[in-house]
Amino acid sequence: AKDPVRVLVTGAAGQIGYALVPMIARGTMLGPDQPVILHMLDIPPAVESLNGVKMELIDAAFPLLKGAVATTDVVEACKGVNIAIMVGGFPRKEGMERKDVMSKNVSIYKSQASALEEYAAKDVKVLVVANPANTNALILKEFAPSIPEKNITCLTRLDHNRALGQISERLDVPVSKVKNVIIWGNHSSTQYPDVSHAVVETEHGEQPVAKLVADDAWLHGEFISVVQQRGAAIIKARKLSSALSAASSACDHIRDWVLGTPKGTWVSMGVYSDGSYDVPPGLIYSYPVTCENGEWSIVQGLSVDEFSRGKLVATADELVEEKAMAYSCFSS
Ligand code: NAX
Repeated sequence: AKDPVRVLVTGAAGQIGYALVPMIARGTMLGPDQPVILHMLDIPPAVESLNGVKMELIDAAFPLLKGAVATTDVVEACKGVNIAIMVGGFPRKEGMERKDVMSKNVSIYKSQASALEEYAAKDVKVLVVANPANTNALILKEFAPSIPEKNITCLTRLDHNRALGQISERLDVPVSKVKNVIIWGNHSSTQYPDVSHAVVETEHGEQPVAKLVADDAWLHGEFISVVQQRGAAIIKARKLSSALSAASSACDHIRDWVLGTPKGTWVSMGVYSDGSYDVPPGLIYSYPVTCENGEWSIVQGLSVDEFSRGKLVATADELVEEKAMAYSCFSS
């Protein structure tokens, strides 16, 4: 039998945490033969609720779950973890300036970065979910210099999956037949959902999405804004933000990273930019990636037309600005 993998979930008493921990315990993230030990971190005001989640995990009697740690101590939470899913953070409340939210998240991510650096497994893989996800991941990278930058990522898989879902609905084909959409840039409303290279598997082989949809106005307009604004639409409908889809996409992100992407398929991940596609280096930017042997690589050589170029630049500009804002909070 395999040794258990230790998975940290921060913000585990929250909405996404509540949807995510049972998926991990059931094997959705790491596979049906991989035992896990869950480390769940939250803050003191949420401690009772956190302990309630742990009680429910015990009650669910998941065969793969070999242990569950529920704690408000960041050191205990980070000790020996192989995978860290950072869902906890400071949400933007009505009337708050972006700068104030950034400064709260800088202090949270700074201290959690240090704890991961000191106590997590040396090859820990980190996924930041909490917003602003790309910039929180960048802060974490800055304050955990001994964690390889390749091991620090942020979640844009939910946006990727939303794009697959919209194409599937529009063409009335199973979502499993649609692949190779791309989310470029920031997990925010400036993200660019791109179907230029997306295809549908049909009985006549792979067909380009653009050809099947045959409506450039929709693909360049409504499709993009629906994906960009989907989070807001969920809040309007549910009076709560996305949780089950966020949790499921976080599992997809880690599973593909650890176990690999299927041949001929790429996914979107927020990763440390190296200048690929003329994006400024040193940002956490969402790119198309393939994964093999536990490592992602950016898909190279895709054509970028003028329309797409403008969108790639706009979302990069926003990330440059967020980065400057975050750095201006470092000293305080
Ligand atoms: P909740 O407010 O339900 O849960 C957040 C939890 O984090 C709370 O239990 C809170 O006590 C805890 N927390 C706060 N500060 C903490 C700290 N310093 N250490 C540990 N835990 C801490 O929010 P939820 O709906 O679960 O969303 C969590 C985060 O995901 C938010 O930042 C949200 O904006 C972000 N999202 C990101 C998405 C993505 O695709 N990247 C999509 C979904 C979601 O909106």
